Amino acid sequence: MKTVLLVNANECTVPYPVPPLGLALVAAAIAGRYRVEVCDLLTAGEAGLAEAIARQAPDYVGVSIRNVDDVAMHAPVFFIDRIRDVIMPLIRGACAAPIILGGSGFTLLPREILQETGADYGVVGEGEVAFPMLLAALDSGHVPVAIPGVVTRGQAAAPVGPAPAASLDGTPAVGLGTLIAWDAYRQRGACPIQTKRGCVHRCAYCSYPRIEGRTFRCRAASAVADEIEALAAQLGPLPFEFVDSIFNDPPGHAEAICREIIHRGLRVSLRTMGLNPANVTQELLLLMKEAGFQQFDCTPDSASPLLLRNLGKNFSRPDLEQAAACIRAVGLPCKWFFLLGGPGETLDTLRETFAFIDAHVVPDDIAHLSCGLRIYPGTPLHATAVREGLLTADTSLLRPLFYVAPALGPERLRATVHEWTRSRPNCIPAEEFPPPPDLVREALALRRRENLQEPLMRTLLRLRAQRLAATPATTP
Ligand code: B12
Ligand code: SF4
Repeated sequence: MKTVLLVNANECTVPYPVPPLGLALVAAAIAGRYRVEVCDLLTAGEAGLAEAIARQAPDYVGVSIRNVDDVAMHAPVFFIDRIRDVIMPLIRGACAAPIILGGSGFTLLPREILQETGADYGVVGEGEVAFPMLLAALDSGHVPVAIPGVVTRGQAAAPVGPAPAASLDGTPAVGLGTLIAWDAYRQRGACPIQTKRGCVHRCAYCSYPRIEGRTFRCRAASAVADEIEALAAQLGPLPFEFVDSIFNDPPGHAEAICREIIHRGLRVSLRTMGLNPANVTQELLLLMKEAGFQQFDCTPDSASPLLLRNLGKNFSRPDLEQAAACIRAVGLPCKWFFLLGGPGETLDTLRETFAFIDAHVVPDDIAHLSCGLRIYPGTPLHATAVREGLLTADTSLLRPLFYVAPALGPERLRATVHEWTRSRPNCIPAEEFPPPPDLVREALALRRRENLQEPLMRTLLRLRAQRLAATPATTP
């Protein structure tokens, strides 16, 4: 049996380390046909990778590239340099196996990343079906030219078609429980759970539908609960985090998941990103609370009616206010995410967003404010940026470029946000994230001293408010 070494190249620990769920699913898809070994660079490091190659002499090496950069306009970190300069030479120097890339970051810029890193092949999109097809073609000595989802280095055209969709039946992610060393993920992380793939919406900047598809493909609530139950038994106390692009769409699916968890009496701690304001109801939030949610993220991006339209959001300002009222009524801690600087943003539209936060966001909840929108190829935002002359159609987007409405510009946007957040302790600019280590230390000490059970973000917010109160502030 041939050996496939799968490498998790994601060493990023901000906001916390994330376990390589995609890699686990790919591993499950080829298990039985190949001997599968995993090297997690986050825990094994370069020495561990060298040792794994020497010990296993792999026939193929698959590298999962989750992040290209950290989407931070103020000081972007670009992860591909390390893969090109350190990881690829290490693998090439130690074995002659073909190197195959995959992962969500890779999927966004496949030909550019293959070119930059010098890897041999790549799988664009989901890997459960296309990766085994590619391996089978290589096993039989064929040049894999016409496999949907597969690209070869130097190939000018896109793949012949999208990677075939995986069946979402069963619980293949259970393998994640034994695949990696969990200690590195335990302290601050959360175990990822996917309940569906895809998103039907068309937000102007968003790359998610490109990675997961433009339709919703939902897993059965019972399969999701089976997976949580099995992983909880393996891993012990650890929060579970839903990693769907959007958690509460299509309507009824998130509710069904919560009901199944409640019905089984699973005593687990849950959180999710991607709660879309369009489908927030008190019923959903109460079910989430009962199921074990400790907190969640809500992602309106803006509260200006003009920006909501220009960003292609699927809800209006009144919908957003309605969602905020439900969140306030149910009282689950919520982290709000806003993306400032989109098409048409001006000081007036920024004021509308800040006024929404002042009026509708509970002061104990964080509003996380990012300036500038990372431009991804093929998005409506990309077309806008070209039309407005910020870049040309053939400008490479591998190194991150950010859109900020030209009428405002990046410097004015950042200065305004900095100024306006000084009088609002719960509004945190992205550049203040992660919080300064001394603030975290103080918060942890306070929590121990007073035996606080609230989410850490609430303790941090109180301390930040005290610090800001000691400095003068201005309001818009
Ligand atoms: C959920 C999520 C989060 C959660 C993660 C929670 C958790 N506990 O895991 C949170 C909010 C913490 C988060 C944080 C960040 N995220 Co995020 N996140 C996502 C999201 C929505 C889903 C990721 C996921 O788990 N998918 C489910 C798994 C099953 O899918 P998958 O990994 O893609 O794997 C499949 C394929 O890619 C492929 N595959 C994967 N590996 C391999 C390997 C081989 C060899 C092959 C052949 C195939 C293959 O097959 C798999 C199965 O089909 C994606 C967007 C998206 N919809 O994909 C962004 C995304 C991955 N995140 C992104 C970013 C940038 C970040 C942050 C850097 C943001 C920040 N500054 O904080 C951090 C980094 C965190 C870290 N430590 O790495 C970007 C990466 C793109 C880029 N510009 O680099 C994405 C794509 C979103 C975007 N902006 O477009 N994120
Ligand atoms: S921002 Fe959310 S709702 Fe909009 S397309 Fe992306 S995943 Fe879908």
